[in-house]
Amino acid sequence: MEEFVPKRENLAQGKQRLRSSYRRKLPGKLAGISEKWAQISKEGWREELARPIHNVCHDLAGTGKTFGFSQVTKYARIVETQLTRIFDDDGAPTQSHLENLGVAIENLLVNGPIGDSEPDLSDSRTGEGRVVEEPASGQGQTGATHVQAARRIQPLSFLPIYIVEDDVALADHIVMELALRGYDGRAVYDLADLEPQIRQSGVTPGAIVMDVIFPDATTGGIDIINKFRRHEILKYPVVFISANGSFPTRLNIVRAGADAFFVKPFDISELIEKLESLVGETNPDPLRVLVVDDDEMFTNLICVVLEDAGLHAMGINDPTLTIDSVFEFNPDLVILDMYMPEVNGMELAQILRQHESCSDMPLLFLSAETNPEIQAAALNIGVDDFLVKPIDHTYLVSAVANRAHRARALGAKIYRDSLTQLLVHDEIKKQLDAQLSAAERHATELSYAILDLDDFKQVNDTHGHLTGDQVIKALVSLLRRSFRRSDILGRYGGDEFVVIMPNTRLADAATVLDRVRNDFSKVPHRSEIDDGQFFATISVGISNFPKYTEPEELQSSADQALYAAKKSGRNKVNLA
Ligand code: GH3
Ligand code: MG
Repeated sequence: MEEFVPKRENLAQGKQRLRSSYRRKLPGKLAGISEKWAQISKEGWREELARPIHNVCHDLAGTGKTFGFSQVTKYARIVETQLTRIFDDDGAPTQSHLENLGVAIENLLVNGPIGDSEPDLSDSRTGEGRVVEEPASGQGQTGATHVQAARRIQPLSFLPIYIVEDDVALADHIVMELALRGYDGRAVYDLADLEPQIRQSGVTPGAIVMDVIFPDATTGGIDIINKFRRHEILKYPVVFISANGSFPTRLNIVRAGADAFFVKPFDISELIEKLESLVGETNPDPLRVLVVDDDEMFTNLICVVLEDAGLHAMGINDPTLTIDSVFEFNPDLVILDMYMPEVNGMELAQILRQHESCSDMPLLFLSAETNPEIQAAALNIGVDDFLVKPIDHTYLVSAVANRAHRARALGAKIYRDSLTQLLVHDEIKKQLDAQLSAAERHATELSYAILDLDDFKQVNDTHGHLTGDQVIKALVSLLRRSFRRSDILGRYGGDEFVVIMPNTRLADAATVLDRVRNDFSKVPHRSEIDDGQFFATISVGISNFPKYTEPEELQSSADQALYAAKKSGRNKVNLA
């Protein structure tokens, strides 16, 4: 094993050996993907064929760049993302999903084996590579183990969160609250134990919550983080906690590159909310972009480029389907081609603007048209910008992402509730109408749930309105983690919430909501009145399309089911 230690002298040799070994194994892995994909293309979609492709791509995405195959990482990640989305959506993939997937797999197979010209395991571009060189290598760890650790790329939320705090009760309390929310919190009471524990775990932490003052070191917490930074081994968020909120402490914390700071005593649920925003899925709700272009290859390419940048793209080649697609996909931005058969981009833009729900939607033209007069005419009918083909991919991503992001932020102010950031009553109604007509068109089921906090008035009366707000936030945080990306969450007002679940059978909706009900009943809340711990519950009514076909029927039947759940003792899920 000793020869694996990447000593400075033989580092280059070691890299070369690893790279050669990777290169030898790569064709076999790609062949496996190609074989499974050929079978899917021939016999149709089967999840048991797609899962192995997903797993191999996940592995390749995490390793390729480290071993000098950036293209493997790039394209394997696209395939992985697209498959994850298909699995998340739970149904059979659409034709356009499969086409996009085909393009991505082909890119992986064709471009993957072309290695980078200057492979460098310690290249600063490869976060993984840096792990290989972390100073711990001199302390009995072999380089091989480090490579192993680097390969294990996981969703951040499954990674351990270390609570480094000599106040045992506080550390344990935070760990318990994290555990209740599904996180792997680990208490470290002694500063000296942190590094060995991280090394022993073999995985990069998801985050560190760091106390500042320790018994024999008044700035111990800050010092160790600064040391980690000097050694460049800090790749995860750090949240400081301290009883000392003085200006010098704050300044030192800022200089240590803290992601957040809480002065004791603080509200633990606020700390956890902050951690969730730092370590949770990087993008639980990606920006959605609809691409309308009659050129199928080009549409696929644009979608792949956008997906690669972390956006969620859907392409259609028949412009007459644009309005339906907008209602179903609910994009943050639409990209239109200028010249298409049947209806041209200018006409389409005007049709979109006629619909109330699309009147503020950012529209971009992406066209080979270079005539400034025609471009100006497009801007005059309310198109936001005119991008010219061929377009630089980085520029396209920036132009699209920035506009989509701003449009969503503005929408959030208008259409979302300020306490929970969930859709408000009117918006939920619009969404229900759109999703119901989509379910009718595709002959799929749709479930609709109304959730209501039990005896919430009493919670407010006993523990205060602010505590009540915290209970609402805790419920919303759980809801966000419990539903699929395609499900739509809203706050109907007060203590009442709704979930629209497209493509979901009543029995499946009931299973999920019963789990949510059960999980929520175990979340502890803290009373602002006496600092005591208490629990709250919800009741749920669920109705379903096609049993009920009109939005009003779905609403009133779910309402009645909820009422019956309340009557029969609360903390229940009841079906209409
Ligand atoms: P039930 O189990 O029958 O639902 O009883 P309940 O007490 O929850 O029902 P009720 O509809 O009588 O009370 C709802 C309470 O929710 C009353 C209102 O003060 C409280 N509430 C509504 N919105 C908010 C909010 O944003 N924050 C807080 N803290 N309380 C709210
Ligand atoms: Mg209530």
